[in-house]
Amino acid sequence: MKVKTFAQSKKYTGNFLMDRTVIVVDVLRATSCIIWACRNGANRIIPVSDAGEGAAIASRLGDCIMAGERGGIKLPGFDLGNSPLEFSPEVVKGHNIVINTTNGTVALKAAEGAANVLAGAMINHSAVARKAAELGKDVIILCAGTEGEFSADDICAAGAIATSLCQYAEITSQCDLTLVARSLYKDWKEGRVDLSKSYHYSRLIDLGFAEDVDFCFQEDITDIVPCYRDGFIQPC
Ligand code: 3SL
Ligand code: MG
Repeated sequence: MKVKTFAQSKKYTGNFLMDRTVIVVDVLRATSCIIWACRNGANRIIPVSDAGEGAAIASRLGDCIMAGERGGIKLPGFDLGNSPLEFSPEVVKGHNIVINTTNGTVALKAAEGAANVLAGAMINHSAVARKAAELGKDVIILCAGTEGEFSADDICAAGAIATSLCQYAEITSQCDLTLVARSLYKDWKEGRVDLSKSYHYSRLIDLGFAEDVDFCFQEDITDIVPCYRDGFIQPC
């Protein structure tokens, strides 16, 4: 199995993803929210490109929670922002969720041409790696990045996923960014790297989301692996 990591979603779309499993990673915070919402019993999660598309889908489906952010802050008129802890069982169980975020849902939609699209983060890195190994295709770890740029938080989570993949599959080749991501993850895990000065991490702290950041950097707290197919995300 070959593994590649992309730092952000803009350049890599279309046919390139065909016949591969793409693991979309937006550790802060969209894929962490999606994983947690699935774990807490959400029905279908629908990533959308903008609030207008979200409103159209919500009126078609009827029962829908609207979730999303811009600049980290809940969109006006929406039910939820992009804090994983908001997606509690009491709030999400049995409900559809329409979600629109600055980078994470863009990356999910960019991955639509792939054979399999999975949502990964720190909180499910072993489970998503195991699922990708079972699927048997070459893997692309597609980091959402932040505003079109490399984001250290995503690269660290990509490193966690790639490290876990090595346990479940024979890796015949890995790109340089995968190697760097694995090394960043190792250094972070062993306390040699402090991500709190990185751009998006520190911005979320400044916005008052320290609890979210702590939550999103817990490792393997769930085995849930969301799968995005035909416009909907549900557990695999
Ligand atoms: O860009 C995104 O998709 C979000 O996860 C960013 S934020 O953490 O809500 O600011
Ligand atoms: Mg992010």
